Amino acid sequence: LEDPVVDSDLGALGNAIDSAQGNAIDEADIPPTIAPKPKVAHSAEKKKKPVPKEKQEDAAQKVLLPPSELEETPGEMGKPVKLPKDMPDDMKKAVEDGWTKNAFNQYASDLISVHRTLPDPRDAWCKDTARYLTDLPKTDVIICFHNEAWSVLLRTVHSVLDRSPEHLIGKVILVDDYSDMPHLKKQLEDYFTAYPKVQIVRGAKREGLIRARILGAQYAKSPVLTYLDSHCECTEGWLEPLLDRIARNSTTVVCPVIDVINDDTLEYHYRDSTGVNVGGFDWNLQFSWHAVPEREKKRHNSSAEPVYSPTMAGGLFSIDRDFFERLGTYDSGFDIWGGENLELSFKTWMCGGTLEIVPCSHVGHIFRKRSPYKWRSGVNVLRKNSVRLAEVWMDDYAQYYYHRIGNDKGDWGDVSDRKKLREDLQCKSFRWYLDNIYPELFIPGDAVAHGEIKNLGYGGRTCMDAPAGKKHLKKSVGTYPCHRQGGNQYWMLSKAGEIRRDDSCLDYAGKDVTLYACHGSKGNQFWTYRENTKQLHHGTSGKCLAISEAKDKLLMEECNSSLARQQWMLENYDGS
Ligand code: UD2
Ligand code: MN
Repeated sequence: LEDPVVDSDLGALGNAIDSAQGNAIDEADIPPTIAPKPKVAHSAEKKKKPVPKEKQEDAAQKVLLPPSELEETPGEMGKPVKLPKDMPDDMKKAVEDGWTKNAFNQYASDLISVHRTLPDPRDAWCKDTARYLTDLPKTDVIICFHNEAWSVLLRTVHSVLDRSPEHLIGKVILVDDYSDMPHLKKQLEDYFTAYPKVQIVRGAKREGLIRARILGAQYAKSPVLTYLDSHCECTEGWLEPLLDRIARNSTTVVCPVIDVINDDTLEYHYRDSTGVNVGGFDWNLQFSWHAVPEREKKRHNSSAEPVYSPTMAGGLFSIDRDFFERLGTYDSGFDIWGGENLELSFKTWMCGGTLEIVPCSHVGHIFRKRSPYKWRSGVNVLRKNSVRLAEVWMDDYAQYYYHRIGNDKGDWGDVSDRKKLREDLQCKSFRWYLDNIYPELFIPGDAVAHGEIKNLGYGGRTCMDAPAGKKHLKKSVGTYPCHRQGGNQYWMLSKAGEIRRDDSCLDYAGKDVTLYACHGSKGNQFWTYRENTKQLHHGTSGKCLAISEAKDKLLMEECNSSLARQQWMLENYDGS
């Protein structure tokens, strides 16, 4: 999952990060040579009773910086940990190992107290306790993990225990999804015996996060369930605003604002409630972040009030236990990772509930750039989960997802139980959901054309081809032999004259043809398909789209209807 930077909002988070880095510890503040100290086995101390907590925490850390050489305790108040540029070889190796195992800087995390302090990210509006009911329901907090780093997992649990009113936490249920890292075995039980609220549940085999969450729910007794990833940090006052919403209406499912914990420095980044994002998705069934739509802003007096969200990111939310059960918890046919967040979001809305993001509740999460653990070999897990989701919940709209994956649905198993669940609950249609809950989503069926865009020149087998999405914006759009598998060759021509995929639009400003965030004001993103000559004519330049003789790139040239290289076939074209 990407961190919540949205196209329309790049500036906001960008600025927040820039200014936060301005406050970062200066290189010069860090002693130039910090010698790594090999793991100290506290064997003598271990025999003594009771063991001081801080020492127990240290026991799992492999490499320690001598605290005396640091100006202050690293990472306090959410500050970044900056490692020295010239690291001795063994320290460098320890840092690299940490990255390899976790896809974040474990070494930096190990230097930070598992009880570190954080800034209070709440708006003033949130701190008026009269806003929350006094009689809130208890919650069990369920944290599933597969091979999580020791310091990160402990910090997650301690942030829950340290920053939640004691009487509102039933249990903290740690579900070990068959980890093989040695520190997650007996050492974990030993550590948490000092914390009676913490219960450790172990799966008998690798289940994936979805079935691990179902397993955790089976041990829960409190009226509310709260799920967290195993690399989170809860901030002051995170819990009450969530429970308050459920206390008022048990069909409200709530998510905190997910703040970014930097994967390298572990710095805690946050924004005020004007920077809150809501969740959406695209037709590849990938989750995406968006600014709060205007229609939603109009419903509120303060940006700190809970906002409706079409979808949730997935990892961090609270739900009434009975309502979750009524919704059939999760589809246990979902494996390892992915899709379950949309499943729960769709059915929450379609089956009588409400999904909200609560700006007064902030929880940090380490967003990783890759998945550090093993998935299943030989199965496309994410596609299988997504097809199950589409089959059960998306009605005719499932075809748009299938088109994106070249209609190659693979084996998605049996979903008859899940269809029956939907029927028994008498849930609303997906059409209703799109019209009422996510009207911003562009629907391929509303486009003039959707599918491949094929050039007729030089043999007529070349398609417009480019990855889209935030990371790929401003890069030039290429060509590739047509493959009929959707993916990077799937485009839509909108009624407004955009050639787009999701929120990325084909844009020509005089140099290369690139993808750019759709702006909806025609100009450089305005294209017309001339049905009779098959040309794609560009608005502001008056030029036509063509391909090079080597078929390796797009060109913009003076329109000439006799040139085959300027002729295009648009799939599913309906110009009427
Ligand atoms: C996001 C969600 C995540 C989940 C996922 C889609 C947030 C912040 N994170 O991905 O919770 O909804 O989208 O499925 O919203 N885990 C297991 N067993 C596994 C794999 C993972 O227990 O086989 C644990 C893992 O240790 C972690 C949690 O599940 O605590 C989520 O995994 P992730 O952090 O890799 O997912 P993320 O944040 O990229
Ligand atoms: Mn995560």
